[in-house]
Amino acid sequence: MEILRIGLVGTGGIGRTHITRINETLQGGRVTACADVNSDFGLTIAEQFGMKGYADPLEMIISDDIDAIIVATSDPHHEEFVTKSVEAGKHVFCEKPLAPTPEACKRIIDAEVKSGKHLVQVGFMRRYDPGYVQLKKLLDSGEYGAPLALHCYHHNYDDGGVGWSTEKSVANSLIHEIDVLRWLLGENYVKTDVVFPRTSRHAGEGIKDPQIMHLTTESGVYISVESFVFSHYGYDVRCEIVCEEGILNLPEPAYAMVRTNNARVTPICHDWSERFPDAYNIEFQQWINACKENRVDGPTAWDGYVAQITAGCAGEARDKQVSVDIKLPEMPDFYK
Ligand code: ISE
Repeated sequence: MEILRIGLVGTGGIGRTHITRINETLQGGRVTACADVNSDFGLTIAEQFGMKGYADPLEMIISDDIDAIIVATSDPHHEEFVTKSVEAGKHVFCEKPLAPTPEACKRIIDAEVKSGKHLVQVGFMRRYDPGYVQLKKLLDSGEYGAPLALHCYHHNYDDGGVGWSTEKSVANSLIHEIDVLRWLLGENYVKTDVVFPRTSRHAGEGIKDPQIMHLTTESGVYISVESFVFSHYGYDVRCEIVCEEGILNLPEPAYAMVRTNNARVTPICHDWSERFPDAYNIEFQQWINACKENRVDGPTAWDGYVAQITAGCAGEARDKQVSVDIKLPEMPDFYK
C-alpha cells in the first residue's frame, strides 16, 4: 500500500488539525474523506478541504475506498464509530478518551478481541512528546534510582469556550496524566482521591477549579497533579519526578527570553495545540506507518480502558470526597 487512505469521522477543531497535519506535513497517508454526526457540517468541511464527503459516517467506515479511520467526534460517539471500524476490520485511531465510561470501553475491548486483530489506538499523544520520552529514558536508565514521588501540573488558560464542568477536569484534562504517568512509571494505580483548594473566581458558575488529584501506584509511588483549567496565565504542563538519586523535570518548550520593561520574559504557550505539535506529528506518523504494517504500536484499547477505570475512581473520589481503591480486571492475553 503506497498511501494509507484515511476517513475522518468528526470534523470539529481537532479533526481539522488532523487533516492539515496528515495531508500537508506527514508522509504515507492521506485523509481522503470525512463525515460528521452533523451531516451537513461534515459535507461542508469535505468541500472546503476538497475531499469526498459522506452524509453517513458508517457508509464511509465500510467503504472499500478507505483503509483506516480516525474518530475525532465528541466523546459519546466514540464507541459506535470505533466498534464499527473494528467490525469492518479496519485500523482505527480514536481521540482520547476511548469512551466516556469503563463499560463502553469494555465493549470496544470485547469487539477487538472478537475480531482477533489489533486495530484500535487511543490518542494519548503525550506519550510521543519528546520531553516525556526523555523523562522515560532517564527513568528507565535506572541511573537515578527508583521514582518515589511525582509533582505535576496541568494548567489551561481557560476552557477554550467548550463549556466546562467540575467533572471535566478529571474526564478531559487529568486523563492525560492518568495515561502518561502510568506509561512513564510502567505500573498501575491502586488508590486515588481528589481535593478542592479554594475555587478561582474565574471558574464558571458552580464549577470547582482548581482540583488536585492524588494517585498511588502499586509500588507506592505518590503522585499529585493539579488541574487548573481557568488559570488565566497560560497552558502550562509540568512534571517533576523525585527519584532516589536525583530529580527529573519535564523540559518546557524553548522560547527566546526577552529582556524588557525591567523584566526577563519567557513566553508560555496558550493552549494544547501550541504545546504539543511535535507529539501529534510523531503520533500520527507512527500510526500511519504501523497501519501499513498492520500493527498497533501506540496506546491500545486496553490502555484506554484502564485510563477510564482510573478516571471513574477519581470521579467517585471527587464526588464523595473519599479515597477510592482502584481495582483493575485481569488483562486479557490478547493485550499482553
Ligand atoms: C483537551 O480536551 C485536551 O485534550 C488537552 O490536551 C487538555 O490540556 C485540555 O485540558 C482538554 O480539555
